[in-house]
Amino acid sequence: MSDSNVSPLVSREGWHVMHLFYQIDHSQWSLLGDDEKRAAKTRLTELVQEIRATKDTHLLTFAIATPKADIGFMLLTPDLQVATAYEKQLTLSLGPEILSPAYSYLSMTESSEYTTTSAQYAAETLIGEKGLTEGSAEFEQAMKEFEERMAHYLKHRLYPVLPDWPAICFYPMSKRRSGADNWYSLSYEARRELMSGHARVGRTYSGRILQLITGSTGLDEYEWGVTLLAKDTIDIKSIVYEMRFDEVSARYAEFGDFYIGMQLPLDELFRRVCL
Ligand code: 76R
Repeated sequence: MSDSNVSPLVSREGWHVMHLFYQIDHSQWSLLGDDEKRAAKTRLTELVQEIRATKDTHLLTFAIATPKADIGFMLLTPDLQVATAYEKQLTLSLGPEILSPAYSYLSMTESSEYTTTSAQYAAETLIGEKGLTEGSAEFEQAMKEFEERMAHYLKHRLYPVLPDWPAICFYPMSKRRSGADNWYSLSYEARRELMSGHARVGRTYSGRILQLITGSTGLDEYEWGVTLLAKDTIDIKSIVYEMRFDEVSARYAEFGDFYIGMQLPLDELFRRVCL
């Protein structure tokens, strides 16, 4: 990124995330000659390479199922100035008026306030459920494993590296704030208890669903962006269905539109969207 006079807008925690969905204007595209088309695709390809070569920056490219949109990008990068510059360049990369934004979403990676702490794990799981004695060899071993697992997990939430699993699902969601169903008027303890039920359901999808929850309160219309990666679309359908029965979703969740994409390398993506 070249405008180095601008001060970076890097957060003290986490990365900025943009979900960018575009429709292709085939009438504009058809006006281009073969050389112009080739040059346009080369421009986008080089831009994608430049973005991916940027430090701590990731870009997923995918085709969107159904005419809701054609092409999707998910951009993760620390500096919002850089994210915005790349977003503008992506929009223009194939030439003016070829890509028109169909939907976009701004959020940030975040750690969760409900993540189990070491003290909770020790008291509730090891002592409370498993009946271990504090300080015993077994207890110490279990704590060490927990702390290693959590360190890895927390790093992934804030600084994720997403796998190239083929199916990607995105939707924004909020927690309800109406009448008796106001998530934000519940006590922390009540929310934590509810979230532990949510996480229990979620963990049964380990290895099949990779979820990335990014926070967007004050940044975009909903409160979170939900990104799910899967190898099989049925796992997306199943987890979202099963979550609907969990109280956190059944009672408190409100959803925006759902987008389903397929991660593809750029040359395949161009073919898929008939460019
Ligand atoms: O600390 C952790 O991250 C693990 C526990 C956990 C939290 C705190 C967790 C686990 N989630 C958490 C937070 Mn989740 N999640 C969703 C959706 O469609 C729906 O009904 C809801 C959309 C899915 C499918 C999902 C999947 N989760 C959150 C939050 C923030 C809440 C807040 O702060 O109030 C939201 C909005 C949210 C929504 N969740 C998991 C999953 C899965 C698969 C897991 C298990 C992850 C794993 O252990 O690998």
